Amino acid sequence: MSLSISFSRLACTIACCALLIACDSGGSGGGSTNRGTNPPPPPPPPPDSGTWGTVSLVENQGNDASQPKVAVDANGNAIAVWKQMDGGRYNLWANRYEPDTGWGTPQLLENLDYGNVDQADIAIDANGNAMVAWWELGAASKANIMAAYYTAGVGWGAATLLEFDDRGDATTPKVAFDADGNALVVWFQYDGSHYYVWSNRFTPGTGWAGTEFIQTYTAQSGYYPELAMTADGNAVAFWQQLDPGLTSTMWSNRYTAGVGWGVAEQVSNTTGFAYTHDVATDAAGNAMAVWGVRESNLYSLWYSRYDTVAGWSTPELLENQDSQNAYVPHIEMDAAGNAMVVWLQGSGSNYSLWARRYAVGSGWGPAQLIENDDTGGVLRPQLAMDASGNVLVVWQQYDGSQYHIWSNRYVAGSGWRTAELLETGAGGAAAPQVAVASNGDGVAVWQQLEGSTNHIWSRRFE
Ligand SMILES: [Ca+2]
Ligand SMILES: [Ca+2]
Ligand SMILES: [Ca+2]
Repeated sequence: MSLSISFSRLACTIACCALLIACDSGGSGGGSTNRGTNPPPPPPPPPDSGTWGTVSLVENQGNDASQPKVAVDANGNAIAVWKQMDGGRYNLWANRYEPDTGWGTPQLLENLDYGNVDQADIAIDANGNAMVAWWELGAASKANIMAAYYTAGVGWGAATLLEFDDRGDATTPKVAFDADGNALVVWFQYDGSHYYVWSNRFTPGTGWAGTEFIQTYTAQSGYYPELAMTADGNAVAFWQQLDPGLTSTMWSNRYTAGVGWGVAEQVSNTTGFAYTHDVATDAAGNAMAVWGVRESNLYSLWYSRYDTVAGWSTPELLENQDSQNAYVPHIEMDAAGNAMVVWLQGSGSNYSLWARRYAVGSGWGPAQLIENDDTGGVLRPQLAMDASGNVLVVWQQYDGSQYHIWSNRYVAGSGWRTAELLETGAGGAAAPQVAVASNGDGVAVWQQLEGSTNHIWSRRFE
């Protein structure tokens, strides 16, 4: 992965230089007839020929399966995880996809049966090893954070507890890898009076380092940390923090490779109620955070950019439509620092899907509507970005009688395609997720009703 990113950055640098040279030459020759000496224009970007393959089942077991997550490695192998009802509780299952053979046989990842599993997250490293983290009810009737490690070519290891504090529930883990296969997991956990943000770190060959409190300040409760990590092991966590007066703000802590977590700092500075958020990072460790704020009953979106030298920027509005609410931003960033944000924005009686791109050097482009169907509203958009800055977005959208899964694609240098229906199943579809490899090969997964039972489906993009 690091190799392909390096090549991609090199290619980008070369392309950018070529463009600058061409522009400079064109500019200096603008009032001259001496155009014969100008170098030829740079070649156009290669045509984007990527398409979605056929729809395929990830599992066809007897009981209800839902909440799929998916990750793809550099060779196009994918791993999907989901929760599946069995014996009165949800257990965690996984399946692996190989481009030559398709999906394998589903495998149970844990044998605890105290209660349900929920909210799994998955990441794959550059060598195809995977880490899944989830929460699951334990013997003390509190939700524990657990993880399982997939060794490429070997298989899944045993489910492992990441924390041993049973004063309260620990939920909503997020996991990320660096290029050396080191993983970070972050989550939030109740101690009897507050929720706090915690982390644990996995090193190949060594295992888990132990829990670490990363919220720094204890007067407020922290919730829903998001996590992004660079190939060389620097990471940023970004979460919501609520004080006793119910003022909600956004906070961040950074993990520096070889040093560890720093001191948490407040990122948002607005007076409204901050909520729903995401964060992404480039290869150098510059980050972009996005979040929603409710002020005077209007929901708006804000962003702040973290520069490795200057720190977090003063927050600014991400969108300026003030007649309708904007919700749930998600962001991804490529190694060079270009970013894409997608979000839901009210349009009449329902919600439409918008996107805005941040380009290194020129900043934010215009907000763009990326679907044109107003029959029903959009829900749960997700996006993934490859090493060249191309983006796949998936979402669920109501057609007047049920939800379907849709997709759109942003091609670097070309723009957005047209929204495309990903399935035409008879039953309602929901909870789409998408992942792409550095070369742009991707996999989308979702759950779809057949009778009264949801099954997990997928479609590959290449
Ligand atoms: Ca179980
Ligand atoms: Ca626990
Ligand atoms: Ca619409």
